Amino acid sequence: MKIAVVENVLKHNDEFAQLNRRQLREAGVCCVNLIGSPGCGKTTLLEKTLQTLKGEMRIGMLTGDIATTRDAERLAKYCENVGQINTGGGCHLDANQVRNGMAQLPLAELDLLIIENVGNLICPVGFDLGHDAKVGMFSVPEGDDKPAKHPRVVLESDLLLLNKIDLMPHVPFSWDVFRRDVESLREDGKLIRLSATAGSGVEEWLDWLRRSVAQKKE
Ligand SMILES: Nc1nc2c(ncn2[C@@H]2O[C@H](COP(=O)(O)OP(=O)(O)O)[C@@H](O)[C@H]2O)c(=O)[nH]1
Ligand SMILES: [Mg+2]
Repeated sequence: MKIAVVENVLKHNDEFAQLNRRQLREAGVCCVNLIGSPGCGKTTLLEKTLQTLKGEMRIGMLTGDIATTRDAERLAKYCENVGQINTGGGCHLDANQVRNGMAQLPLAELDLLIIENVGNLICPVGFDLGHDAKVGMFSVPEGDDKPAKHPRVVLESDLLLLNKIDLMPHVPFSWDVFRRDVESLREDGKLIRLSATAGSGVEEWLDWLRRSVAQKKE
């Protein structure tokens, strides 16, 4: 009985995700779903992203949190089209919440929509939001064992990010262990090492975004 309930929830979610996907396709908007633990640096990276890309393309942001509008306030300094989704305790965003968030944005005027999911490496992975790409983000202080402990985010992400590489000299972290565990799960995975605060690797992330937006327009 419990299993049936879960299946129904996901089926319902997938129907909304398909509606979102169709709407985004019609508007020509590339949509990226950014997933990572609380504090891994998602909002910091998005602040940097907006600072560089806002002159090149039209960007919208949806940020998911259990409470507060703090991330939306941070991003609104660099972007007019920002929406905050409060889940009120929910540990992930679902497609219907994103649908409501999208309704607040001028989709036809955007090239790129980035969704900062609720900080969590587990629950958000299972929910299709209608996005074109899922990006899984880790950070150095979380430890080098996280890909092995969270295989689903590794297996299902179109791109993996390792943030806070500036902290490598200061915390125990083996890049070899991290990379080996990622590669043992998938050989084809694309992985970018970066520091959202110091800037290294950020240009590679921006290029990946530029290519994703260009592909959507083809
Ligand atoms: N040292 C270092 N700190 C970072 C980096 N990126 C983010 N932070 C810090 O990590 C903390 C959490 O960042 P935030 O962007 O709010 O994380 P979020 O919860 O994933 O959105 C803040 O204090 C950031 O300044 C980085 O590349 N290096
Ligand atoms: Mg954040």
